[in-house]
Amino acid sequence: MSVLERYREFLGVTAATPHITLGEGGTPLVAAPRLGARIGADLYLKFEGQNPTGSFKDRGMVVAVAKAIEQGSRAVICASTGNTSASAAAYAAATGLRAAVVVPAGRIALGKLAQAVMYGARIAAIDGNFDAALRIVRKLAEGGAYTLVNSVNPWRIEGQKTAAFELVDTLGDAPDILAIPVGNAGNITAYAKGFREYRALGRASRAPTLLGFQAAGAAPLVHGSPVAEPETVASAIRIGNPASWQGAEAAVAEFGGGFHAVSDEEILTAQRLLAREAGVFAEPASAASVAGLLRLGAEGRLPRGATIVAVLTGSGLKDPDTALRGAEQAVLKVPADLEAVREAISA
Ligand code: AN7
Repeated sequence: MSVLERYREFLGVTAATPHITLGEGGTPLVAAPRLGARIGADLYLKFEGQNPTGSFKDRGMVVAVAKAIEQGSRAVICASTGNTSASAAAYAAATGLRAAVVVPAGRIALGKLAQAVMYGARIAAIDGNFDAALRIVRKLAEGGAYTLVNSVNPWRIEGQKTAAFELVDTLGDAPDILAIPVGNAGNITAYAKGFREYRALGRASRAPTLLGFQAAGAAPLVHGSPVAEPETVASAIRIGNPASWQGAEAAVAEFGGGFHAVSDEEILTAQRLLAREAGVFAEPASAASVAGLLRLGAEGRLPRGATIVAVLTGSGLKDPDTALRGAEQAVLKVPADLEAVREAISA
């Protein structure tokens, strides 16, 4: 069932809201016992890479685009580190809206750019970062010709909170801990809203401790001040001045937890471990959640036996360049000869 159908009573859906869907939501919650053993936890991975455009953005975008159509909009606009642009472009294409996306030139993963191209968005690549792009699209949207579909659009948060609902509906209650990568901070804000609403209804008895992980070179919430020149291999979270800063801080203050920085090396190590020990290929930004858990686990800062959900926000297929960088030795060039192949693949 789609996000708009399954959770319609929570999403401000009216008789005038079009029922659009590309099949978003209902993503797998994958048990990861091998990785969990590393941190002494009952670990699950919420794999949002299984959404139609390969990231969690689709949950919020379907609601934002449905509401834009309900309100008579003909075009959507967003700034993006890649995934929001792919999602906006797809839902606009499916519904006949125009999509304009503004991205940092040369700094979004190849798969995401290919998506925006194929879905037919108008793409402006700027000589500047995400924060500059967001400033520009906010101004452009003020004119009224475009609906802004970044997560400053409250319908995005409404849709994204359904991931928290799914966790509770699947596990029977909220987990002890939610580990989540943080960039513009919309998603952690959305999860908090979802847990809050389910708790208020008695569908969950509690809310999880929130652990938000940022890349060390783009960790404004960890430092407590914006970062002018954010830098990280995890291009999706290369954001220096998160729009939902206050929502994220309020969520952590309410439920407990905190923000931590993980290095690019820790992120890439976690990405590889996720693939090799859980069979899940997530993009680097997503692996920040697991990188953070591995670090805190190694430092003995995670309660033993806790139920932990790591949110894997996007598919590893989005960013083949990063996956293959430095992996030349993984592919063995051999003659088309039985013995040569036997030799090459022997352990
Ligand atoms: C895979 O696409 O900001 O903290 O413009 O693509 O809600 O921003 C992407 C963010 C985590 C961070 N993981 O979520 C964009 C964009 C992935 C992401 C985040 C993003 P927020």
